[in-house]
Amino acid sequence: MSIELYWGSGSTPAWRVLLALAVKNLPYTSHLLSFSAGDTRKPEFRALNPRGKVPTLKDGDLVINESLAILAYLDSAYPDVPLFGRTPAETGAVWRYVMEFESHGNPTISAVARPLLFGTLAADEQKVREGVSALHAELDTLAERVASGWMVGGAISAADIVWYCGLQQLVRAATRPAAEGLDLGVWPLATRWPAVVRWANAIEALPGYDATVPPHWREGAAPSPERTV
Ligand SMILES: N[C@@H](CCC(=O)N[C@@H](CS)C(=O)NCC(=O)O)C(=O)O
Repeated sequence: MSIELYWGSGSTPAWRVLLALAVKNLPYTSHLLSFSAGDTRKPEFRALNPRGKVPTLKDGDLVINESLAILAYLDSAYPDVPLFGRTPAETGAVWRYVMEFESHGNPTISAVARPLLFGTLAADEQKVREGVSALHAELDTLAERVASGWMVGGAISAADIVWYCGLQQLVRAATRPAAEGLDLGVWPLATRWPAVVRWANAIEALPGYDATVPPHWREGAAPSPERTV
């Protein structure tokens, strides 16, 4: 089979797939779409994904949309370096943490990060301030889960990948100049959550990691968690 990935720079769902491909050491053809050029609205891409969202993965004639569906597909098709656990108990734990991110981590991070990233802070500042304690609670929980390394079973899994990409969105927002007066208490992460930084370091040390970093984040990019230690 030959894998093709349609993705966009800065899309955390797309970053999940890029990391999964790196962890599994799978070669693929990259199609980097430009949001600003409207690539996700073009008919040729809509033919693959009618919702016009990245990531989209092709494997031969098979087309898969939705990042979590893509991770599950890759794990089934290419089981080497499993991402959803090695035992039924691990599989349950990985899915639990993945879905906790979708249901709790992501909305909590987004409530604080999106107004900073998308320039709506003036309208949403009160909501951002109200979201800080919930955000700290999510980071506390993450820190507990990575205190001794990977989240599940002593190996990287989809749970680590999903939480890491979400954390990166938060780091990027928290290091924006506009965040300075907000007292988010998030940056530098190592002050309160050193275990999270150690865990992020381990992901960033993976072979192939560098190629997954969103291209437009590289230059003038927000500091990575690794640079705090
Ligand atoms: N639930 C989807 C979310 C995909 C998504 O929202 N992608 C955004 C980028 S983060 C996108 O492609 N937006 C393009 C657009 O709306 O034009 C997944 O996990 O794959």
